[in-house]
Amino acid sequence: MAERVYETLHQLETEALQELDAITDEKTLDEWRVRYLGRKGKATLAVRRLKELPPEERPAYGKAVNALKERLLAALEAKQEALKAQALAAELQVEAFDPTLPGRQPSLGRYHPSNLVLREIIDIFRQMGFQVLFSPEVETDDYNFGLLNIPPGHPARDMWDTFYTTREGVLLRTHTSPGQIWAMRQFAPEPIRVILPGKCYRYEQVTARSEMMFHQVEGLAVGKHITFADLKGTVVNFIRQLFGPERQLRFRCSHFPFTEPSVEVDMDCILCQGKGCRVCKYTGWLEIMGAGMVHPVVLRNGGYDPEEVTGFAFGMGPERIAMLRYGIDDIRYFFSNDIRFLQQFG
Ligand code: 2NL
Repeated sequence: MAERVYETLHQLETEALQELDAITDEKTLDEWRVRYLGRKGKATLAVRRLKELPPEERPAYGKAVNALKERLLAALEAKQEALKAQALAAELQVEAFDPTLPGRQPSLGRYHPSNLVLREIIDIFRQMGFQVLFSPEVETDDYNFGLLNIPPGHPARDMWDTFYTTREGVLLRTHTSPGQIWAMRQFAPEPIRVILPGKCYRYEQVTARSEMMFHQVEGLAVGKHITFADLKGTVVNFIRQLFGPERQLRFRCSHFPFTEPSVEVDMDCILCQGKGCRVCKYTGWLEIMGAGMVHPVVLRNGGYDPEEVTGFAFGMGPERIAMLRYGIDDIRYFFSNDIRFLQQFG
């Protein structure tokens, strides 16, 4: 009797392990678990055959069944591990993932050459006590021209070099000067020193020397007893900080509607040290900025009394400065977004 009961138990184990051996997926494995070790599984039910044995043999049989269940459970766990390892190996083969490879370098952004130069310019003027202001790129006719002493009919108002919007009298600013009117109207009659960096727009044929969008930095100082000597001192200090203490400057007579007198500021050519080369067109000089004493009409438009205060103003293009500084020969590189160009700066 006992013999037969144990025999059955042994068969059960052999059969279970054989089946387990053949299993290759988790679903079948779970079905196997239920079939043998579940609440109504074969190994669980085997305990009930206790009744077929005489009472003195029952404890031994109970032990044997429990030992069997433990062996099946251990075999199940081993199989689960083996299946997991197999799945991982298969996945690794498909993805060819190598966890020992170094990580990918995230690509870092950098400053655009225009902004690089703008920042240098701003730093130098901040040191000299200028505050930095920003004003709108969309302006009225009045702020862009009229208040700057550029009356209707002036060549600069010709529709060929300005972007007009569909709204009457509203346009894209052609220079940062309207910001100076905003600044004066904000602070008058107090003295001011401001610089205004920003984008400007001109409706022009795009060439190596002119884009339809570009940057400008304008500066303005208004107060009592400001003279042309203050303008010269400020400009000389600025240029020598930007291009080196040995730079020579030249102030040449010029004309702007919003300044009187007006000058063009030249610096000795940094490429040929003033000897004459292709870049300075064999003159030995490079044009760096325009400047002048603020026109009394413009001071009044800004809310100041031209009998009480005077002022100087200047304007320059950071793209032109960047072209000289880095030897860039075509302004179209700045805004054509070619990463090979942009990566060379900053
Ligand atoms: C240049 C020359 C200049 C100004 C800009 C200005 C503005 C006001 C009053 C007086 Cl509200 N002046 N701005 C003055 C002289 C020159 O720019 O070559 N810019 C690229």
